[in-house]
Amino acid sequence: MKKIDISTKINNIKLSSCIMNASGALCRTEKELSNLLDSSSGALVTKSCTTNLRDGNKKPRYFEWNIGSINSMGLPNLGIDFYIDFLKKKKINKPIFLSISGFSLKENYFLIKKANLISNISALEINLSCPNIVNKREIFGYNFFYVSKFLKNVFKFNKKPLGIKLPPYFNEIHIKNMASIINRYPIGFITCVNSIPNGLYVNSYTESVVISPNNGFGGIGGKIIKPFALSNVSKFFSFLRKDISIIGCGGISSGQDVFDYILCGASAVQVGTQFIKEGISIFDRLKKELKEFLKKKNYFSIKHFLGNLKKIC
Ligand code: RRO
Repeated sequence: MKKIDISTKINNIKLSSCIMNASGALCRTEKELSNLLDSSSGALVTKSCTTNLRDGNKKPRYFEWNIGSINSMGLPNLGIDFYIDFLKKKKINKPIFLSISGFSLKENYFLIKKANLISNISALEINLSCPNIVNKREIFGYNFFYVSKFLKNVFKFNKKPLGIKLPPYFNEIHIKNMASIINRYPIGFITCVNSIPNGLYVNSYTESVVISPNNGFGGIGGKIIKPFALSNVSKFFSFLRKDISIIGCGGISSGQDVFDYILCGASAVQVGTQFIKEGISIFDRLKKELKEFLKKKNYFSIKHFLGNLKKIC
């Protein structure tokens, strides 16, 4: 029987499977990172890191219901040195994406310079879309001036494959403009999308919000956001240079979801909410389901349908 190949490439980095974790989902502590190394995920993405350790926002700060999740974690992480030390001491068996989320341009440059010195890091995913820093900072991905300035400077010193994680956009012109900024630089990939910011989930019985920070408002993830994430992937795919890979993220819980993302132009996908719900065995399940779906459709490689979404004329 012909082998079904779900390997992929992100900016010339080879992944044995196109399915990985989303930053933030069970990738913060030593135990969680070790589990990911031991799993069948195609790559490991770390929790976004800052210069110093952060405890994050007050709990409860994560809640999920049948079709979605809401979070206001507040960037809890163990600080960049923890992630670097972890990666230095471990035997690395898959590509490592270090997620970085500095509070300023200056802090992002500092963290990127540090990460450039570490050979075990395959690529940097710069998080320009954290929605949950209460009263402190804007979502950088919505400030086109910030993104232009960041990209203009970062490639003066950065030597690693570098991508940016973007917030969801809801106007085509925003995606067009962001793509034209990105197209000017030697960026390796984009990840879209981060959670949809400023959502609110209400418990009708207790007549209350469900998370504590920011009066209950937070980033929405899970199944409910998939159509918005797919539209961002599809539109970026049509506007970006073809050598820039897209990693799709948002609402993946089945092999068929992975298929839909690739059809819209993603070269790989990240799983967040469903990974938190289901645990590390999700990577085996999604791989199996994707392969079964491809077999039914008579596809033997993701290359054969990547970006081939049909229009109705
Ligand atoms: O830690 C968080 O609150 C958080 C981050 Br950094 C992010 O990028 N996206 C998100 O939904 N939560």
